[in-house]
Amino acid sequence: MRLFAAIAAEGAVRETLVRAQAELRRLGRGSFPRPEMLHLTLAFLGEVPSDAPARAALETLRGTGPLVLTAEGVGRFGDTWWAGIRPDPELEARVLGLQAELRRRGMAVEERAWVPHITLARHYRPKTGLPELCLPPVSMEVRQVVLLESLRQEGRAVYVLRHAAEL
Ligand code: 2AM
Repeated sequence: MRLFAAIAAEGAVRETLVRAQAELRRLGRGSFPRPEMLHLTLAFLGEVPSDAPARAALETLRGTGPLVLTAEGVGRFGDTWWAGIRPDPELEARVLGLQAELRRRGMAVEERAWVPHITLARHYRPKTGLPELCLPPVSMEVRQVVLLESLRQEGRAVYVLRHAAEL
């Protein structure tokens, strides 16, 4: 199974991201994740034979207290367009801690620096030029971290909840 750990975009953050997606849609074409699929990836694990070690690693975050996540600005990796996440030492410390717990349990977590982002559009082609998008800062309280399985069903990505840990 193909797994990743994530924080789901909720409340005002989700609403703001959906508005940014609508603007992108107006200005170009691409594939736009559905609102309930918008998320911040904390660790991408790739193909693993079992979700048990990842669940155990997620459990180390249980009871550590809620976080604040602030989305702000739009960036891109090639034709993947995303909302940025404001740097936050507490968020970063928890994520690096989770990544260490995952590695300790034998999982190969991406070694490259973690660039926190929430993907808004993939394979995006603007109609003219490069759109300048405004995404004002918007925050949410993060109360849980989830482990998701990424599947493809009829050519579309589908995420299945494998585990959730309350912060
Ligand atoms: P993306 O949104 O930037 O594409 C499920 O596919 C999640 O895991 C997505 O958030 C995706 O990031 C991320 N992901 C997929 N492949 C990855 C990889 N090789 N390294 C890091 N993250 C990856």
